[in-house]
Amino acid sequence: VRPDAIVFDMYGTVTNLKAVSNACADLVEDPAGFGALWRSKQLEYTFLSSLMEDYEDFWQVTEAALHYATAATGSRLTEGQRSSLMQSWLRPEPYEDAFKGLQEMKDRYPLAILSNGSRGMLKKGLNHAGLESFFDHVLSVDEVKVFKPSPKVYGLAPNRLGVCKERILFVSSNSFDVVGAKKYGFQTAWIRREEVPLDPLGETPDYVVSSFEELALLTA
Ligand code: 2OP
Repeated sequence: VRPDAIVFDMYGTVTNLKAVSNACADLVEDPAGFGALWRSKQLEYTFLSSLMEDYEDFWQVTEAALHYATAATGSRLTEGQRSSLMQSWLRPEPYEDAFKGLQEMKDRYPLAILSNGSRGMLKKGLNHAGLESFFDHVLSVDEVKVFKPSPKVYGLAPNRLGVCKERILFVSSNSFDVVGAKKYGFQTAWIRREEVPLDPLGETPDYVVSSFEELALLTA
């Protein structure tokens, strides 16, 4: 498949959330359960915020989700501990296949990030991960004040890249994200970073890959 540009989701797709789970490991009783609750509430709050048309950026909903997970699990966190959990979102790590795969694709395509992350989170996160040089554009939902899977979010990419939506390949590990992107009109590739089924919602993605190497081969 030869698109005109490739656009990537950020958290869980290009970068992993190890820093977040490592931060939880030191501070709460059941780190895996706490981390899963925190992430699911974070995404739930993005959906609620969009439906209520009451935008709060990804940092704010991540903070609200942390308060919920702390209360729901009866965890006791000092202000300093809470802050270090939040700061871990600013230290994402690239997946091991990211550099090689992105380098190959960068030689052939304009690449962009399109993420729920706030502008500040994305800038700091890409910088920390050493990935910022791969992307010609970094698009945050801050620009449209509504979260994925709103079509307004995906609509940022054709305008900024100057490429029509049918010629964009969108890549995400998050089911709701590839479903929303497909609905909007992108070609989509679901990258299976976790052993999870695809949400049977909307149309299925055009491609399913398990690494950026496979994605680079697919688009060679
Ligand atoms: C992102 O937009 C959904 O967290 C995911 O980066």
